[in-house]
Amino acid sequence: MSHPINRRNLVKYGLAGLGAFALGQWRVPIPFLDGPSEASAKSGPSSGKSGLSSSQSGSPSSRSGTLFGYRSFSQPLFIPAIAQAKPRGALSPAPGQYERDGQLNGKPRAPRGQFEDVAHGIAPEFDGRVPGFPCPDWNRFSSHAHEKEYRIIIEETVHPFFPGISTPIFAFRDAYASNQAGRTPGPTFVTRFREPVVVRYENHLTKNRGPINSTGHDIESSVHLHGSHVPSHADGAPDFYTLAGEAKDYYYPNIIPRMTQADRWAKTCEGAFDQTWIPSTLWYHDHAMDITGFNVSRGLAGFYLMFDEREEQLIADRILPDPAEGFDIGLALTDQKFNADGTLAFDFFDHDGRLGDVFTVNGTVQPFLEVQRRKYRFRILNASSARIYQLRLSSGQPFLVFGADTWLFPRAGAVKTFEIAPGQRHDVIIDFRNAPNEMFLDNIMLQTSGRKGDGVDPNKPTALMKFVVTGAPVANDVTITDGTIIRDQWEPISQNEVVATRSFRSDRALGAWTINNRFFNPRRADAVPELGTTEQWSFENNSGGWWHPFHTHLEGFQIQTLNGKTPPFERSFNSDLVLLHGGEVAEVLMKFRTFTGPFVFHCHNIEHEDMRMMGAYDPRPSGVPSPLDGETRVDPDVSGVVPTCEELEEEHRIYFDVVGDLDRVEDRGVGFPNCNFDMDKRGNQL
Ligand SMILES: [Cu+2]
Repeated sequence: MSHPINRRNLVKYGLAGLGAFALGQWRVPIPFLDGPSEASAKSGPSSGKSGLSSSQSGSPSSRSGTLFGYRSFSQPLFIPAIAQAKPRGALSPAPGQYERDGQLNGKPRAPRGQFEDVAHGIAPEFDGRVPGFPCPDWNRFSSHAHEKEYRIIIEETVHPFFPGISTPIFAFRDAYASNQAGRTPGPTFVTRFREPVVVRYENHLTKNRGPINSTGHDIESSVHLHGSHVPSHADGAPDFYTLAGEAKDYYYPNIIPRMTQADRWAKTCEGAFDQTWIPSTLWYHDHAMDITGFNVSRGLAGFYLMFDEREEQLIADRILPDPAEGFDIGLALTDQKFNADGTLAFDFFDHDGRLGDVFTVNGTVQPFLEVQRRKYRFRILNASSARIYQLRLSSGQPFLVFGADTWLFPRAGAVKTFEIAPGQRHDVIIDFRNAPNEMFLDNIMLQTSGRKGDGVDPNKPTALMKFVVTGAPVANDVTITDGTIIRDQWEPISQNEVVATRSFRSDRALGAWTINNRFFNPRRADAVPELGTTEQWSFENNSGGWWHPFHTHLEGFQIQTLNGKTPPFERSFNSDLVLLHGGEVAEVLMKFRTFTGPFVFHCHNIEHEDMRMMGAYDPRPSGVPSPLDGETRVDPDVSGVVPTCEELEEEHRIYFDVVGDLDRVEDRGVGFPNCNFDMDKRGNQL
């Protein structure tokens, strides 16, 4: 097979070289400290024994070591600042205020690569003036009545993973916070239920950006708010890009789903919100098609919290710790891989899943946190690409778990250890009142490949961070304990509501991944559930022992059975992600409410996602067909979606549909030539 040298292929090679090229120059891989190197990054597990993660290579537990001169647990945990909001009217131009043909119509002009050209998603579902949506009270949530505005810059910056070493990363920088450098994780959004906001993301990752864009490429982004119930245009669908040099407004109504009666949803303004699904801990991260793994591993992730009256009451009643007092802390876990010069390593040829051998919490390599003798709330997020953690405390204490993924549980429960897959969150209390003076958050899952975990070994812990416990036990500590009622309004989805069942089986094909024998196509709906109904979905992992964490956008689900068994306590309420170990099947119940699509569901091992392990679904009212027939484009005025792959090429924009397809370029018959998505698993046109 030959491949012409054209701009497209140069792009491929240029990108493929990112792990080995820096600033356009070839750099000889230099192994260091027997540690991570580009050579070891080429495929499969790193054989690295950096001393920071020695248990990962099978040697005994190590709680100390040095890398770039860094001694483990000698840096304090970085805690991201709270994102700064301004009242409506701060953004210029205002969201939706676009002139076209002499009229303000709320839609963007053709992009000109200028930041004043802001693609603005509208929310027709909420707009009382749109025929078929006659609910004036919903205008509170329309694009014309949001209450707060944020402005976030996506840019390259340098980040101090190691003291004295400036590592280039991509950051979400808060433009409304003065003198605040971009870090990873990005600023933490703190929002309130039913208070809609607009977040303007400006993508400054243009290739000619000074002083730094060490990639040498325009990098597109699409920001997904993981766990959100938002209009499709604001969901961060994989090809709803914010291209380099452009900006986009994401409209977050901060609501919960409406009740399921389709009639009431469509025809009247009645119908309550479903209190079972009030969100608490969300996170935002890049989701751009085919380069999500690259963008997220370089730092594009952060927390997004939402508080409602019930959660605020739990805090006021001193049942839950008070975030304002600093006792509610997000912990984003990532594993990183570094080149010898301190830059991040990324291997576009590694399709197993990027596995690092340096552990960070909130972008700090193995930090410490000084805590008082009291109960703390930690929102633990697995922000890694492919690493699965099994967490425990070195002191032998249990975690008090009272939330998983986006939602709080009806009641808290104590667990000694839990598994957390990429994208998942666990909301836990750690009680330090009688803790030893030093204790560690340990990972006891061994893993040497992005494909799967190797199993749990309690005798080979890797300490992710250290808690330094000081003082005497405090009086009047919060009262949450095993069994405390958290969500007082919570209901299981009833099997009786199910109107349809679907199954989604994943297979490996062409070195990539199919779901029901098809590769992901953003223009094709793989499911069109009726809006306002409930379905039973089964996710089947039929891929020879690989592990896949499955995630759904728009709506979470309730797991009925996991491989035929009742799920563990912390997975028995609401989830938006379920980890399927090799050969496993999950049966889940899921509702489809409020918004029409497209939305996606996908494997959250991000390299698998980038290798097409994703499906599109498009909830529609009864009798309304989905426009996603594999050909028709989504209305770009509403969605902000870029036109088509070919048109992008004509416009000389980079479209990374082939980053996962490099093996085809290497004549190994893998991937998707040109702009062709619709192929069967043998590569034939469907
Ligand atoms: Cu996967």
